Amino acid sequence: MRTDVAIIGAGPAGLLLAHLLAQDGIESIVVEARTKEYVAARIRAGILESASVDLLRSAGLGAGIEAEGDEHRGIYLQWPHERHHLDFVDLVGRSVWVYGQTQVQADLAAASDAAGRAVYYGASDAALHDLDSDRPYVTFTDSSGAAQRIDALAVAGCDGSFGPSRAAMPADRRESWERIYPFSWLGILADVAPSTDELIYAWHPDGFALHSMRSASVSRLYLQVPNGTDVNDWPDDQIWDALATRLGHGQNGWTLNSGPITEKSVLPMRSFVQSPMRYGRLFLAGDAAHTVPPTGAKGLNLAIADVALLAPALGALVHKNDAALAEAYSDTALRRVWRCEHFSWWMTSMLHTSGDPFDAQLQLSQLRWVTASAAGAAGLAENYAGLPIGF
Ligand code: RFL
Ligand code: PHB
Repeated sequence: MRTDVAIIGAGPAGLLLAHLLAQDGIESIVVEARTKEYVAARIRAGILESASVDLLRSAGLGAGIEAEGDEHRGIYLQWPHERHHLDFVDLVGRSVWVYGQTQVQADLAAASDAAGRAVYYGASDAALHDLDSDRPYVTFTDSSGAAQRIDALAVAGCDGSFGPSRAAMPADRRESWERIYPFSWLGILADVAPSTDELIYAWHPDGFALHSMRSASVSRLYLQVPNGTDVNDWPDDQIWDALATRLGHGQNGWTLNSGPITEKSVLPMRSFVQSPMRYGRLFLAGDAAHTVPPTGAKGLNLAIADVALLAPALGALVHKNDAALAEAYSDTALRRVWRCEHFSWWMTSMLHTSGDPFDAQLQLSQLRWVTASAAGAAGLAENYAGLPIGF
């Protein structure tokens, strides 16, 4: 097969890139390891920054957000006996939206189907070749077992943390940084109305807890747990008890509603960046180049921001053979990536307990400052609600 851009991975980065390229008259073929059903069912991020919402709307993908998204002015930060609201709209003039990655993925898949774009689901053995030439190609085995080859002008590595693109850059041409955290999140999805109008991030001596949501009738909640935790060691009642304690059930008249848990899993927490995000005609976007711990709600937004920069860069390359934006892509994207890496690490460090009493006092001091000082609150708000794409 021959196309303009071969895209590896049909997550949000890959499908949004295919969509934006098509709007600019550029053809692409997407190769995805998982089945379409598996990709559609994955439960992941839940918060969109206003810049991500603006981008999705301007790309004609805003209908679902209008119909089902929930605009939030800010978040609550709390520690035992104190809950404080940070109003991002008042602080920095921007809001965030609760709209699950599952819904974003569904909107992107629907747009892809409607346009009849080529997506090879269930592909194995994807491999990248001749990336340092101007005729790179990708090989893979399709779901029927047939060997395939895509010749392209560029390859977009949108294949997440475990795909082949990252390692397709020669080892002596890339650098990476990593931080593994000594805790994980146990996440649940429950068929119960949220007990809060906006997200609650809670510091507690037993560990961090987060109350998020997906709709008026579905709640998403998380607990800090030790690494290596087996989800089967946490019966549903124990999860609700821990959430009630950490989120402050019974304090100042607030109650946590519980309900049937429909999904539960343990997520490890990791910060990772690979640089540069480009090698020859290979461009990395989203989790293929970087991961963040979810405390800052940045993973999905970073993937969208990367693609918003990459699509015009590939457009100039394909239409005009102009490589200026393509050459600037990695440096431009990495400025925002490192800002979000820092913010995600900072939120994680402020809210997760380590067992060290000195750390606990520093965390509480930081939380008091962020909630009591206009400057502290505005710093958090500016980062959480999101900096402009290309910051
Ligand atoms: P994705 O969504 O991981 O998509 C990459 C796609 O590439 C495919 N792939 C391959 N395809 C072909 N050949 C191969 N060899 C391939 N190897 C992999 C994969 O099947 C997949 O479809 O990356 P993308 O598009 O960059 O999007 C990034 C976001 O998905 C990610 O940043 C966030 O979801 C991170 N994340 C969360 N972020 C938050 O902000 N809040 C959350 O609550 C949150 N929860 C999560 C998460 C990530 C998780 N992962 C990756 C384990 C929960 C989980 C479980
Ligand atoms: C979620 O709703 O899944 C969610 C929200 C905010 C975060 C992380 C996850 O910081």
